[in-house]
Amino acid sequence: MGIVFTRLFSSLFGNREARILVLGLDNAGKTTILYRLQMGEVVSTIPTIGFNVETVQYNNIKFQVWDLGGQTSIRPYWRCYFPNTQAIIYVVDSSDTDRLVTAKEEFHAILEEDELKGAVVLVYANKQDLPGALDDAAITESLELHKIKSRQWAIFKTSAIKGEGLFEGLDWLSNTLKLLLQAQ
Ligand SMILES: Nc1nc2c(ncn2[C@@H]2O[C@H](COP(=O)(O)OP(=O)(O)OP(=O)(O)O)[C@@H](O)[C@H]2O)c(=O)[nH]1
Ligand SMILES: [Mg+2]
Repeated sequence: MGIVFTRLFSSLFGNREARILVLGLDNAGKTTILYRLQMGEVVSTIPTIGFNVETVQYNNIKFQVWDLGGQTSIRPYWRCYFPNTQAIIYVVDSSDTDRLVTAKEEFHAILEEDELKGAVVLVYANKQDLPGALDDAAITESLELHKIKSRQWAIFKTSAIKGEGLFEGLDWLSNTLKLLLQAQ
């Protein structure tokens, strides 16, 4: 009775929870994005060793957002966080054209992971405010997003510093997850 009632209550009042991983190369802007979403502010960051986790309530979904350090030496630890993840936010520094190939390789390695098979993917083409930043079409091409099969994905141009594009992406994510969570 408890579980049924809780589910009914949740669906009536729209309280849903989702676990999100924020991944991407070091310096992409992941931590800046996490705190922009959570507090609406630009915080000063240092490279993340380990993780930050915060709850972001948006569109009747309680997002538990895990921001993992992206340095080469700590990327192997990402997989410790994979189980029970509903969505990945993959952050790219759109002005760091030298490392787009690495960003693509890490991205497709993530998509290969069994534990992330069911996760939807939101890509943030971040740092759009910087000169020389590639737009969403160019990042789509560089990351070979069109190769993604049997999973929902979307890309948004963002500037974490200016606060642009982040909530548009979260809108897509919350609508996509609502449908998925309903189906479960
Ligand atoms: N111009 C500009 N700078 C940004 C943007 N987002 C983040 N930054 C800057 O990029 C640098 C790195 O940001 P972080 O958020 O620490 O990067 P990270 O992805 O968490 O890096 P790791 O923790 O090492 O994986 C900081 O100096 C941020 O202020 C953006 O949209 N535009
Ligand atoms: Mg960080």
